[in-house]
Order: sequence, then C-alpha cells, then structure tokens
Amino acid sequence: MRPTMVAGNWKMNGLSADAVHLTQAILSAGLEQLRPEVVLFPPFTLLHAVSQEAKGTALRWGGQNLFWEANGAYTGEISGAMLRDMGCRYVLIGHSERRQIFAESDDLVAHKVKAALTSGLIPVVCVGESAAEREQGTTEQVLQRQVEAILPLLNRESNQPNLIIAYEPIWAIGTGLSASPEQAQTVHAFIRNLIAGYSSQLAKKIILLYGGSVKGNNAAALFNQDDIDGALVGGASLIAGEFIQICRAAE
Ligand code: G2H
Repeated sequence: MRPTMVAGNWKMNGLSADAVHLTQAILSAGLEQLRPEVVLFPPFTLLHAVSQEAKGTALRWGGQNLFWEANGAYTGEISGAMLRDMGCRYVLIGHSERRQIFAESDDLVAHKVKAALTSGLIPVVCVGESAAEREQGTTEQVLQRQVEAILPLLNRESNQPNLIIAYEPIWAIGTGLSASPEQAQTVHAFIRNLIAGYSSQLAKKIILLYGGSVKGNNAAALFNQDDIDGALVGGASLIAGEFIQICRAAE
C-alpha cells in the first residue's frame, strides 16, 4: 500500500497570526494518528511561524517555489538551501500559476526539480492541462510532455521515489469545479503508466496527488480511486475545519 499525503497550498495568503492560528488548529485535530502525511505550503514569510508551531510534531512543511542556485546575486529569489534551513522537507515546483503567470517552462521546471533534489528537498511537481487543451483532446499529450520533462530526474537506483507528482487540471483550480473522481483517476492512471515505462518499481510506489477544488465533501470520493494517493489543496486549506475534514477523508 502506498503512503498517502494531504498538502495545503496557502498560495499568497496569510499573515503571521493567521499562520499560527491555522497551524495550531490543524495540530490540535490530532492528525498525527492519521495515515496521510500532512504538509503545509505557506508563503515564504510564514515558514518560520509554521515551523515554530510544528517542529517536533508529525506535521511537515515546504516552500511554494525555489530558485536553482544555492546563493548569489538573484534578487528576490529563495534557494533550496534556504528552504532546508527553514526546516522544509518539500517544495512545490511547476504549479500552473507559476507556469502561466511567470512563464515557467518544462525545462525550467526540470531545472528547479534538479536543484531541489540536490538540496535534499522532495519536489512536489505539478502538472495539468488547461480547459482549451482538454477540449482539443490534447490532455494526454500535454501531460506526457510535462511528465517526460522530469522523468530522467527520478532516481532509478533507489527503490523509493525521490519526488511526488500532483495532477492539477487548470480548469479545476480555484473554480469550485473539481474533476470528477473518474476523470482524475483516468489521468492518474495515465501518469502512473508513463512512469512505469521508465521504472515499473517506482511507478508502483510514487505518490500521485490530485489538486483542483478539493473540499471536505468531495475528497473521499477522489481518495477512493486506485491511483489517487492524496490531495494538494488550495482554497480549502485556509479553512481549518475543511482541511481537517480532507485529511480525515484520506484515512
Ligand atoms: C490548485 C489547488 C491547490 P484549489 O491550485 O494547489 O487550489 O484547491 O483552490 O483549486
């Protein structure tokens, strides 16, 4: 049985007091006894506040992005080493908001994944098609391109996958319009199959998260699908009760 994960992507939301309040609420729900690993992705400015609350607990945290150099004259950027210094275990890479708003290409995503792995972080790489791509019937083509860009970075020497993939159809992000469990399962199976072509062993073990309008009331049906191992939650991760409900659904 694969491990499961529920991750909260706070995006560009929250101030210190919100981070303390939300982290405490999540910790007090006793999620440590639950099966899924629970991970928070606050903005960089809140990593310290989250880490102060969560250190010594089973809760994990990570950065929403990174730059590929360890340090230097890169104004405004954050490196993997800096994230490690904040106690991060994970880093989100290639979220569609970064691919679309900040023009991050598959190449750049691969570059960042490499840097994250070198820093000792576990990348959570986001992939997903737009509404237009789905309508044109190119969903699989787009996903194949995005997944194949990072496949060579999966370490075949190890029997434990060194990264996680999150499938987030762009048309489902923040729209309230989640993919149906069947739609998501079809794509997850496609992604797992692509990975199997590279390493059947890693394909069986890699965690594939679904993201896009996951809520307390649709999480369980998504998690019931064979190839969905958890969720990357945006909007609902800012509401403690909703996020806790999603974590419980992954039990
Ligand atoms: C997709 C998701 C979190 P939301 O971006 O990564 O956001 O749950 O708000 O659709």
